[in-house]
Amino acid sequence: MSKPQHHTLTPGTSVLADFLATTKENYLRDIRSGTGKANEWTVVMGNEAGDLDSIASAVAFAWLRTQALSQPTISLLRTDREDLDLRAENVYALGLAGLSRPKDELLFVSDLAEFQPFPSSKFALVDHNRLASTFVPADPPSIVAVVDHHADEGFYEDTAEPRIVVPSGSCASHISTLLEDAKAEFPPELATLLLSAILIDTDGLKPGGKAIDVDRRAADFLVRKSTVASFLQGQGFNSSNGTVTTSSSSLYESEVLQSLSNILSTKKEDVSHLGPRDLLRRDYKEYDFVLPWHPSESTIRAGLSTVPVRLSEWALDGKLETEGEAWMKERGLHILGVLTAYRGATKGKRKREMAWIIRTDSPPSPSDGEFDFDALAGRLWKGLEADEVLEVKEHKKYANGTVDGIVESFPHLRVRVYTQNPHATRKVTAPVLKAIMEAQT
Ligand SMILES: [Mn+2]
Repeated sequence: MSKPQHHTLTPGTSVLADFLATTKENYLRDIRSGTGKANEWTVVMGNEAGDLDSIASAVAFAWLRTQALSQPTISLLRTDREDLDLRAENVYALGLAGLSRPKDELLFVSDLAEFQPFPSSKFALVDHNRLASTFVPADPPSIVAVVDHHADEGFYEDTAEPRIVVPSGSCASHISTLLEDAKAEFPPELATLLLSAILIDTDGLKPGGKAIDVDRRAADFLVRKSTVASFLQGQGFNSSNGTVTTSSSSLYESEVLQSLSNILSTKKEDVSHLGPRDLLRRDYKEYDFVLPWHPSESTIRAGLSTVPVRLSEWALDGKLETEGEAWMKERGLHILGVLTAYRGATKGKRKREMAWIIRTDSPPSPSDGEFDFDALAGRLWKGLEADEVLEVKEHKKYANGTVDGIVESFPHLRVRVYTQNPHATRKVTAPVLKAIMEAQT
């Protein structure tokens, strides 16, 4: 392993970019060779929503496993190549990490669409803890590592090493801890990438926010290894032996981290160029549920879109219903939850709404026509309204949808809109939805 080197941010010369581009090239070559060599690789991926946490965690874990453990590992992004542009903050952070051509340097699911069955069977999961059903290799899949901060679904306890499923503001913090524990050498731009993910996920390490100890420790470890370390030294941080020493509270107060954090969140929140369809799909997760309480034990599909814009700015006059229904048809959904997160006009307080749509014109198999959508809707509304963490309240303006006379306009839709606990993200909502759908009685 080479010594850590000091790099500028000159495009195309980053050690990290070279590592990623080279592994991508080698992996694709091994797939195309048809010699079974692709099966020697571990594919590490984050969750399908494709936020910076998923990307940074997958990239860093690929680095760790390849360099420190000598296991060839490729990071895979679960978005389509062209959809990288839906998240400006990701493109910006990847640029800071020296990736000047991220669409070429990174591997996307759309790059592998032509290879069926899926060309590798060894997986590492970061930022989620259950292999998605869309990955079907020729051999039975084996999950060799899990590092996550979502609710634990309890899989792969015998095969994953490490298997870390522990709450944190950012999964990137767990990966950073692994890098530290392994005493792995890594380029400064990888530290910058992980740090950026932590800043986005924790509101810049804001006290009283989503950051917990593991996030603060990780940020403290990363910042001194990162490309921003030299800026911090210039800001009067104690410096000895060429390293920056900080305390976590001064880290939050540090100008350079605040400005990095502000740039990232501004880019994340600026989605003014996106229409409703892009808003619904840019931060999207999907779930299948078997319904034990329904006589047919049907499987239904639900989607949860997180949208950083309040409904009144993009979803009124039936747009929620029209665009939501179009997306539901495209994805084959029976339920769509649209979870908005935004800052209120006064005092900039964080707020959240949730809009739910149930489509009743496409019964799930195997029930074909016999499906009881009223029972489904009744359970969903009751379950959401009873949840003590979500604290939903009827939306004051469009509790029953964004059009007057919704029943006449959209007779096949059931719609409810709530406001909710501003701190409860999709990480809370998804397990609540699962519990409602999978209730035994
Ligand atoms: Mn995450």
